[in-house]
Order: sequence, then C-alpha cells, then structure tokens
Amino acid sequence: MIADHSAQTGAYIGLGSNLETPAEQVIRAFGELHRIPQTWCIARSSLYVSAPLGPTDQPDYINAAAALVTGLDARSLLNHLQAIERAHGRERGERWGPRTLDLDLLIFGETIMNTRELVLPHPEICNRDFVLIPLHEIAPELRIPGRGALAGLIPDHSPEGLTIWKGVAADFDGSSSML
Ligand code: A4P
Ligand code: MG
Repeated sequence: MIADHSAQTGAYIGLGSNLETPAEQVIRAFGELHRIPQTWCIARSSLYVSAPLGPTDQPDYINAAAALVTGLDARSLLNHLQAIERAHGRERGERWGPRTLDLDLLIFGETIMNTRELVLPHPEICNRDFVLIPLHEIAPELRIPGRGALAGLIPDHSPEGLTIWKGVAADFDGSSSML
C-alpha cells in the first residue's frame, strides 16, 4: 500500500523540567519525540534556564521547544506525549508545581479546539516568555492559529529570568539544530 503523505501536520511542542537533572530530561525527550510513530522531530531550540512561574520555592526550569511533522491526529499525539512524561517518572502534583518533564502540545497545524482533554493552541503560549522565545528561535515566521504572528508577541526587551543554558551534556551541543 502507498502511504498517504498528504495527511501530515506540523506541530510544536513546549518542553519543561525542573527535577532530576532537568537538561538531561529535556535532551532525552527530544530523541523520544523523534521516535513517536509516524512522527519526525525536525527542529529543536536551545535549552533555556527560566525562573519558575507559580510557586517560587521550586528549582529553576529548563525550557525548550521542538517542531514536529506527524501523521498522527492531535489526540493520538497528546497520548504519546503523556506516555513520554510518564516514562520520565512524571507525577501530577500541585498546579504549577515541580516536574521531571512537561510536554505541552502548543500548536497542531491550523487546529483551534477547546475540549477538556485538549485545548489548541495551548492557552498559555502568549503569556509565557519561556514558551514564546524558544518557539521563535525555531520558527520565526510562525503564525499562531487565531492569535496572529508569533513575532508580534515577542517582547522587545530581553526577557527577565530567561537565559540560554550554557551547560554541557552528552550528545548535545547547546545550540539549536535540525535533526
Ligand atoms: N491539556 C489540554 N490542552 C493541552 C495541550 N495543548 N497540551 C490537558 C498538553 N496538555 C493539554 O496537563 C493537564 C491536562 O491538560 C492534561 O490532562 C491534558 O489533557 P498536565 O500536564 O497534567 O498538567 P500541568 O502541565 O501541570 O498543567 P498546568 O498546571 O497548567 O501546568 P503548566 O501550565 O504546564 O505549568 N515555570 C517555568 N519557568 N517553566 C515551566 O515550564 N511550568 C509550569 C507548569 C509551572 N511553572 C513553570 C513551568
Ligand atoms: Mg502540561
């Protein structure tokens, strides 16, 4: 049977971790995104160190963004993201509390939807520099469905509490790259 490539969708993922060597959690997750069935990770941002939003008595986060192309529908992709979170030992605790790995489905093609299980685009994109800046790094021309150009949302001052991670980890050079 000939595969139908017309049903592929571009999707963007926000990654975050602030427990158990967060940079390694995020770097591992990039590879795991690429191994989701019918899915390719085509770009990944730098890693960013970001001050915690919400309760301040928790460690700084490592945040990043990834671009995917997928033949899955949005709900199936979300199921795979949640399976990766679980494999990283993610436990759901207090709202905005610390976590080993958070994978948010930020954008799925042109889809706009609002169900209990899945809200697209992710409702917090526009409010969070730790999402906007990594996303802009890998997709400067991106338009957010229903919200307009991403570039128009980027703050013109350097964002407070967000810096590029300068650490060194196996198999990662610290810069954005195409896989
Ligand atoms: N869900 C609905 N839409 C989506 C979507 N587009 N992507 C549902 C992913 N999930 C979506 O998610 C709760 C439910 O949302 C899921 O069952 C899913 O069906 P969750 O991952 O269990 O909960 P959560 O991530 O803890 O949600 P919450 O409380 O909204 O946390 P946030 O908003 O993700 O914030 N500070 C910094 N600097 N960097 C961070 O990354 N992250 C958080 C967590 C707090 N402070 C932070 C950071
Ligand atoms: Mg989440």
